[in-house]
Amino acid sequence: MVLLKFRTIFLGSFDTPVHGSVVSGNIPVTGWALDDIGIVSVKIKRDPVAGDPGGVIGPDGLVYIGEAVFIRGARPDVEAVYPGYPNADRAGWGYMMLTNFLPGQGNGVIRLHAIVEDTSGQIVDLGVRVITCENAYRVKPFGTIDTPRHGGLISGDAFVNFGWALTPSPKKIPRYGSTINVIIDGKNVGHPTFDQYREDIATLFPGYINSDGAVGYFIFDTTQYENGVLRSLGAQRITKVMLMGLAPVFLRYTTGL
Ligand SMILES: [Ca+2]
Repeated sequence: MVLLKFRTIFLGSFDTPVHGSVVSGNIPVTGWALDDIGIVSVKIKRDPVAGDPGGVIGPDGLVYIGEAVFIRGARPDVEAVYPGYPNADRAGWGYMMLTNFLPGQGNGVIRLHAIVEDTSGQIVDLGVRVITCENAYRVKPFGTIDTPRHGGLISGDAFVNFGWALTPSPKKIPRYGSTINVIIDGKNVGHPTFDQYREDIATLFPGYINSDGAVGYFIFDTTQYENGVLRSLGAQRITKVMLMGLAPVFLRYTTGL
């Protein structure tokens, strides 16, 4: 664990992905952070690469990827060591990164940063993790859950769970969604309605058999669940003997509020 301490009294660590690792599909970007007065955000960014349009590079010289979510109770080890810090029980942060969205459709070397900002606007970079993305030869399906948002709050009796999935040719995903299972809290609750068109996916990932129908949705009654944390995992079964995940997409949300 790399421990960093700064004049503005940030503490934190950038834990995964492991420096130098080779990755594909969805990967968890995780770590922890605490500050003397409190943290506003942890933003996952990357160094620019050749071919990046100028517009995507921010004033700090980095390209924004996404916002990490703080998860209460995820890092009791940190809380035990630093109990006096604001939000010590929610020091752990995470972002599920779909590497296929990275340059070259997720092929090449990427230098990741985790940028922490405190409530006074002080900013610190928790460090760089260099990873090699290799999606070109990947045979597993890939995709993500778009709603609910990671760490979001949901309620109501007809929540629409959206996601999308593609798989490398020559394989295809059956159009009726029969091989995609929606799993909530470890229980298989059914198949989504699949084969829906979405322009951004069709444009970004052309040439797959399901490119023009990669989106699926599943409507469920959140009031059937106790208030609290739900973990959801969309999985696709490719053959009878292989359960190939869309890589776990863990959601933490509260129902019925
Ligand atoms: Ca501070």
